[in-house]
Amino acid sequence: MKKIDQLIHLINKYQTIIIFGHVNCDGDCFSSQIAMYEFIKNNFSNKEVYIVGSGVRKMFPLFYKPHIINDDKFKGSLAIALDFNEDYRCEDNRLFNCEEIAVIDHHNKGKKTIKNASFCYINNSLSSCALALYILFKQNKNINMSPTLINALYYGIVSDTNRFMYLEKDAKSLTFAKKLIKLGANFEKIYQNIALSNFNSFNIKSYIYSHYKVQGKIIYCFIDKNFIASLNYDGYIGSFVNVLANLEGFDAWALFIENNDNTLTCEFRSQDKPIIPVAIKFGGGGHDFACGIQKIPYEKDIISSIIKEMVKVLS
Ligand SMILES: [Mn+2]
Repeated sequence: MKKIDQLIHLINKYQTIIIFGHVNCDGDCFSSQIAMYEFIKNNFSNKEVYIVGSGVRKMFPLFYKPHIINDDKFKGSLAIALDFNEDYRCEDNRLFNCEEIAVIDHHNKGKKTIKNASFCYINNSLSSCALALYILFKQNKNINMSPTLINALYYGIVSDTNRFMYLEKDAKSLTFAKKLIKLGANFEKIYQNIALSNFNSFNIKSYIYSHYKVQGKIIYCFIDKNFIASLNYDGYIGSFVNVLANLEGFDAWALFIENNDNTLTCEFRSQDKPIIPVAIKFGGGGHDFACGIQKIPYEKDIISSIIKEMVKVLS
């Protein structure tokens, strides 16, 4: 039996189906949830379907909001987990109150992969969960794809490939994106929505652009806690480190974020030489070229000591 027919069989067994996403829901995750919702709504009759989790706020005008549902809905329902496969990545733990679980994902299977899933399609060669869904849907010619479903799949692919920067070896994402455009995906509106920024991140960027410092081939910025307090921003400021990326003549870039408890959070990035030894030396970790320190006491000269170490590691 084809994978899609296994999934259809499973959905047929249930009256209530609840669609889950991961913590810090992103464009691919929420798009996949919408695509799955549309798939069930348009191809099955009389199903109660819900999307749970926080979704992505800027996408609501283009699609719709997730649903808010009571705890008693979960018992006896089918859970569909999208864009994650490890239990701790799930945003809404009521997943484990459901009767059966289906998992569709494109991340590597981890140590904490959800056990006993009744249906599992994990393909880590794919750019996005949306593409995994599209590949599944294409296995059955009778599936009805609504305009919203087509747009959601296109959104997920564009968003997780970072607008086609990260592709599979055979560039499947491009092939399937073309098919979606032919089916009517509103690619201009989707691009516009993906590119949409907000005033807080505009202010954070402009702060970094006007407060950066340079030491040799390193560019960095210290972000003052009073500035952060003035923003009313609940996201992670460290994710703005790449505002300083890809500058000609610079080997590495960093952010130092001042916290309210007299500590610093640090983010380090480098171009060609691993910068991870710096993070490790000061009690942090991460990847070779993208790492950081969650918390370090904010003492006098700590930033200059770290920068000195960066110079040493890069030379
Ligand atoms: Mn994804």
